[in-house]
Amino acid sequence: MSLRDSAANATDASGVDVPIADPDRTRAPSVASYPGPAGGWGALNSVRRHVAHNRAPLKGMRSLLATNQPHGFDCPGCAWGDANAESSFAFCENGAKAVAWETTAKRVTRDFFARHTVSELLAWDDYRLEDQGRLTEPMRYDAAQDRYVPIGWDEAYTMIGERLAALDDPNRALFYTSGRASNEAAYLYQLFVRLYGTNNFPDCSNMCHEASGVGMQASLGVGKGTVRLEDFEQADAIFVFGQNPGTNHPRMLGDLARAAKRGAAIVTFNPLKERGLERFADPQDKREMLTGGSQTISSRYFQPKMGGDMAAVRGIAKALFAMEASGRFTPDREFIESYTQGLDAWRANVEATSWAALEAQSGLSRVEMEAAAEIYAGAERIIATWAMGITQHLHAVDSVREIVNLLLLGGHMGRPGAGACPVRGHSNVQGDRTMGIDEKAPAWLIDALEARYGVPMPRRPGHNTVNALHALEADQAEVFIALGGNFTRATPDSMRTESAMRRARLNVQISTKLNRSHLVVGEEALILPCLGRSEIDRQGPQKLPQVISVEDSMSMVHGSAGRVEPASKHLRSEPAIVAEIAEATLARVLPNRGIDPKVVDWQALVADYDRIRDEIEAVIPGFANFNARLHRPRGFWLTNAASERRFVTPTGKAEFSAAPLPEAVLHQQLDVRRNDGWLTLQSLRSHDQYNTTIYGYNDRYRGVKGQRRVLFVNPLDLARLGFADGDWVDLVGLDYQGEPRRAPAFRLVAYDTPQGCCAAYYPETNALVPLESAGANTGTPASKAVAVRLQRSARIV
Ligand SMILES: Nc1nc2c(c(=O)[nH]1)N[C@H]1C(S)=C(S)[C@@H](COP(=O)(O)OP(=O)(O)OC[C@H]3O[C@@H](n4cnc5c(=O)[nH]c(N)nc54)[C@H](O)[C@@H]3O)O[C@H]1N2
Ligand SMILES: Nc1nc2c(c(=O)[nH]1)N[C@H]1C(S)=C(S)[C@@H](COP(=O)(O)OP(=O)(O)OC[C@H]3O[C@@H](n4cnc5c(=O)[nH]c(N)nc54)[C@H](O)[C@@H]3O)O[C@H]1N2
Ligand SMILES: [Mo]
Repeated sequence: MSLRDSAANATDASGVDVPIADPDRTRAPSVASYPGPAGGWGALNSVRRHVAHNRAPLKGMRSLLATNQPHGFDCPGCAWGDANAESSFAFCENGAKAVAWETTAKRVTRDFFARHTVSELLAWDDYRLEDQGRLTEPMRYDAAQDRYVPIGWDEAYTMIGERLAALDDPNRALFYTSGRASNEAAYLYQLFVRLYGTNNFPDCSNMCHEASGVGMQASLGVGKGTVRLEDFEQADAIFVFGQNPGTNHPRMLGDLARAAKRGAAIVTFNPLKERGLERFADPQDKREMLTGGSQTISSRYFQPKMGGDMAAVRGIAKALFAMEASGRFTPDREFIESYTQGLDAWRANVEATSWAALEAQSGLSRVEMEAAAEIYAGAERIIATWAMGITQHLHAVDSVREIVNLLLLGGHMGRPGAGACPVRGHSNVQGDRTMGIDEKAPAWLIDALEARYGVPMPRRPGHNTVNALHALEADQAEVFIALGGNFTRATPDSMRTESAMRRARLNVQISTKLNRSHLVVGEEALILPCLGRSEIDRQGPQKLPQVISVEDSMSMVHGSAGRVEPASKHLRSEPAIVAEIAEATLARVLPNRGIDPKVVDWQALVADYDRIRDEIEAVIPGFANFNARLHRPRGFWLTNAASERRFVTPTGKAEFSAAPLPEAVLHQQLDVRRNDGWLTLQSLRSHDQYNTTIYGYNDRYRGVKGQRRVLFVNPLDLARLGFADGDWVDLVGLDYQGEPRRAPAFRLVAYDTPQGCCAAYYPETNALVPLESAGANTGTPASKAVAVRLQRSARIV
């Protein structure tokens, strides 16, 4: 029996008759609304199944969960903060799935690659590729055989060094980062790449929270959230925009549930009724688990149309200004006077926008916006949180700034229980930016690096994710290196992206698991397998276990140490791989520029990560006494000027943004073409995936089992377009070079979402997202505003 067969037949420990994997992709899903709350026994059963499926050793799982260790283990699942002093790994279903996925007993060996050509593997889906298990040794693509063959580490480093040194311009190389990389790996990576001579740092952040950083920077002078976990204990109202914490930040539900329990209002804006935002049973709460009880999360649940949040927030503001006139709301005049600027211009814009325009764009009624305003007016301390439902739009920066405007109006900034909280994605995506993974290369950073290393660094901005693809398409880039992630699958416009990636002459992937980015290759490619965060990372002559550090959404920096033995003795750590690539490359390029390649002693840094942290301390603000402070329980908080009411904008004040509403967001543009079948699609995550990593084919809270190719559509749209629940359709997108973009075979599911809006999972829908459809000032693909039309599927009748 092949690995694949045994995977598909994995027995279901909970006794529920649903396979984790369904190899038959044409099978109809079972769809039924999920009766339970989020969390609860459903979550515990699911963990058991996934641990069994991966044959993940329970001993390893247990030791990762163990508390009272000198350094906690930072869950690679998400970037939500943790109040627990010893371990940042409070029980969380999807955190446990992430760990089971990494500590799996399955392995991809050289024999696997000998058995399968790359062309053959290209026909496998994302689930099947990663389900083969952990990568075990470095491999090189042999184009003649169309297979990956083993290569020694030193040979691989030499090859990279030679190819990079041969480029006539360092800007012809691209250096991608996914947000799992530790601060230590990220710091070394950006240092190496800048010494090499470019700021080409396409980053998962470009597809994710870029708009939060850009918008908050402009409004508040800091690009990060201003609240800490403790603030959730004090807020009177929490406004949650465009996120699905039940799946993507399950530990956040604990904080929301506690807030709801003590009477705080949770006000949700989401086109889908997400179970986690409705009801939650905390698996850590013995009473709830035994009695079958659960906590209602949202006190109000508003369902705007996709892209309608800026209008919704403006509507709330309009209602508040009206309430002010009648004495039922008072802006925080003292705060506004002393700390902000631009209120009048914003207010004039808000008042000039008609209710009709706000209703049309938001998809909410005036009454609903007024109801939200009432809650706002009655709350002394307000937090606003948001994620991809806000940031993956063309006008995302303006939406973020409108949310910040709303907070500023009541002075909900820089005091306990109040502030802005963009809820980050990858567990260290925020830290990677702090470490300098930034294609826009802020001047202070370049100055600091030059001062520390005495070498001129590039100042010209580099390519972000979308521009990296344009550069490949235009043959302006030829070497691609990825520190983690699955670039080819995570990026938009899949067909185009794949042909762009094939133009890369060398494609290097530093990875833990096999994915499509390893397969869509041109001439030369390398797979460099690395340790995961759960594994013990031993370095130096004495092979001492190392600690890495990460930063969560609340700007807490803390240490994380792996606990399980590496999946293979050939694995190297990310910092070690980066250091070796740096050495092999810089030895070949720096002497030609008259620079001593020993300007950085890479080996010494990797032998003891404390030394990397000393470098970070010397260059990056906020890291004084880094090593000493890291070893404290929970680590330390990077100060945030805005949270102390210091606004480091050019005017020294928090800036109200007076941006006009977009004239018409996508759902309005498509409305006129609705009878031709056009709808606005959002591409989102199922409960059984971590970005492009597919754990299984179920989406429990949305009631879907056994299939990912589903399209959630309003029943009235189905009727109007002549389809029925259960029909199969192809999704047809906008044209590229005269041909429509396509994603075939989706099963229609009638669902509670506003008319004109529909939803399906990413990355299956990425083929429909045009590369050109990228946010203003962010370049973030508009993954939540994709024009599609439905065509009866030829494949299934
Ligand atoms: N288990 C798990 N955890 C994860 C991830 C994962 O894939 N799996 N991914 C990680 C990463 S990198 C990230 S960035 C985060 C993502 O976390 P989320 O942002 O929660 O991820 P999505 O699944 O994209 O969900 C988008 C949510 O926004 C809503 N939405 C879509 N469009 C709009 C809109 O226009 N307005 C409003 N108000 N709502 C809208 C959708 O209905 C959905 O509930 O999660 C992180 N954590
Ligand atoms: N249509 C659409 N597209 C999207 C989104 C969307 O909502 N809709 N969301 C976007 C967002 S928010 C993000 S963040 C991106 C995600 O983009 P990425 O971060 O590039 O993608 P992931 O799926 O998280 O990467 C998974 C791979 O990472 C590798 N990996 C896992 N752990 C480690 C590790 O510890 N070290 C190393 N070196 N490698 C590791 C494994 O090989 C695995 O196959 O996708 C974006 N794309
Ligand atoms: Mo993300």
